[in-house]
Amino acid sequence: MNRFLLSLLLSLLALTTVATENNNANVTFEITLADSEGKMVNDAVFIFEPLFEIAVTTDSEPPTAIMNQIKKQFVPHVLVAKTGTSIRFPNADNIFHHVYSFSPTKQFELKLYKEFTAEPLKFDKPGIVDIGCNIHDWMLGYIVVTDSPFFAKTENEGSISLSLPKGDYNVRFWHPLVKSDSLFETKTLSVNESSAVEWQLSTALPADDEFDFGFGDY
Ligand SMILES: [Cu+2]
Repeated sequence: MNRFLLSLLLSLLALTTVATENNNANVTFEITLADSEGKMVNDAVFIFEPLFEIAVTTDSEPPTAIMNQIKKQFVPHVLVAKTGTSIRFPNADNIFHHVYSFSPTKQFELKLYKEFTAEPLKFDKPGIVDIGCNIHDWMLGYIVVTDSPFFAKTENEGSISLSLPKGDYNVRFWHPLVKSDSLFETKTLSVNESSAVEWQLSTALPADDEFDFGFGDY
């Protein structure tokens, strides 16, 4: 029986081997994440850091990513990007947003009108960047910057699917509502065949609508 524990936060419910055969070197690793009450958890970030040498792909820049502002919310709420990614901050609203970060990983400030497109910002240090809006206090967004090319964020009912070379990994976990002593919860894991796992947090997360406020226009 395989055991997987991310400190006390995650415990493995079941590990099922999927019978799909893969002809290329990579295997498929699927994760479904629930909280302690069985509610599916979206916006959880999993980073798989290989503990082996990986073939270096071309040094071309990662594609530009987008952190939009729609109806006075950051969209997506959580964005994961490889170190070196340029991120654009458009503004889909007809109002003014004043986006900032005080995080040491990347500090910036952008005054954004719908008509004005700021130059993309390059995120060249790994870490977590908390972003906010000076005008709308409830607007919270997170950018997770990682050196590893193997990462995903749970969406669509708490699920993700990664294509991974076989081998051992440090698996790092992060979620905006799961408090932790360290930046990431980390555990070592061997990936040897295509697998689907169900992992569960040891805590219950608040419902989405607890941080999805319907404020008036201002
Ligand atoms: Cu705003």
